[in-house]
Amino acid sequence: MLEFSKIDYDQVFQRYDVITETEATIDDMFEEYAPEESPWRDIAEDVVYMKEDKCAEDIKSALREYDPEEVINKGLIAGMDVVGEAYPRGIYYLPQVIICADVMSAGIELCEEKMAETGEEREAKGTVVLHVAEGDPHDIGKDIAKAMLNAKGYKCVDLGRDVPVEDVVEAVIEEDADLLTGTALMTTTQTAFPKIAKRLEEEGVDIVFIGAGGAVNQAFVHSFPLGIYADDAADGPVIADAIVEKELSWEDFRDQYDDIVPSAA
Ligand code: B12
Repeated sequence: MLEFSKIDYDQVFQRYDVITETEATIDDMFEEYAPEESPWRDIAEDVVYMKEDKCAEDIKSALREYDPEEVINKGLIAGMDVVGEAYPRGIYYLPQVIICADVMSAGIELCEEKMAETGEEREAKGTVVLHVAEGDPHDIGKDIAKAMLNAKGYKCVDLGRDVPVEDVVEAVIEEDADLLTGTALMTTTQTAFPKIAKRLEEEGVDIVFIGAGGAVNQAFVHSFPLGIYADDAADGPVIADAIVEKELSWEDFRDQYDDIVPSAA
């Protein structure tokens, strides 16, 4: 028999943000989660404290010394990680998160420009169609993955966010894509992925479909045909290379997943 008298309702309310879990401030979050080394700390600080102009300056100066991929991962994402910790604790609310995300996106654009400078002359290794699942506005991870795929020589057809299932299927066929990627950060939107896979199969399209984003995991993505899970944006070019260069099918890819995908190690 269930015993309800021993339930600690404070914990239930905390879990669902009815009351906040902490008295901590954004400064405390920054101290706890931000990187310590320069220039990553400065860039992370610009994102967390919404300093867009200073962020652009700090990024331009970091790009003189470091790889754009490193600037994204160690500076911009590190800053957004702090924001990601502050949001569920009720320290930052949606308006702040939106502004931080905008600062981060502006920073990613600068890194993308730098990546394009080195990638421009190469012939595209293949075509990748990217999208964020229908109903989902979270496009930061997709933008990072796009920047990395671009940098490694792939033509990226970016369908944006909140993309209907049929538009994804149409674009894959029209572009004769080598690879499809989808990002979902909400449990309510990840359900679009198996629908896309089913529609592609009905159309006779045999393509690897990278499923990624905070809401999904390997078990989910590997539960439908075509799906290959990616945990990290840096997995994108590695997966793309394996598909284009080794001509791996999605079934073969799954068998060799742990050997190919860096974040699986
Ligand atoms: C930023 C943010 C927003 C921003 C989004 C801005 C933008 N342009 O993206 C804004 C403020 C708009 C937003 C809105 C909402 N959000 Co929000 N948001 C977040 C937050 C804080 C961070 C997400 C993020 O950008 N993470 C960083 C990126 C880099 O992570 P990522 O996309 O997963 O990408 C990584 C990997 O997944 C992978 N990856 C991703 N894509 C790809 C693609 C390829 C090819 C590859 C290889 C890899 C890859 O690589 C990246 C790392 O390298 C999270 C909380 C959190 N801690 O995650 C909540 C969160 C995702 N949001 C949430 C919710 C509920 C919402 C709202 C519904 C809130 C509301 N009540 O209104 C609304 C959406 C309303 C709507 N339907 O339009 C929930 C989702 C819960 C769930 N599981 O369903 C979260 C988890 C917060 C929470 N704890 O409740 N949000």
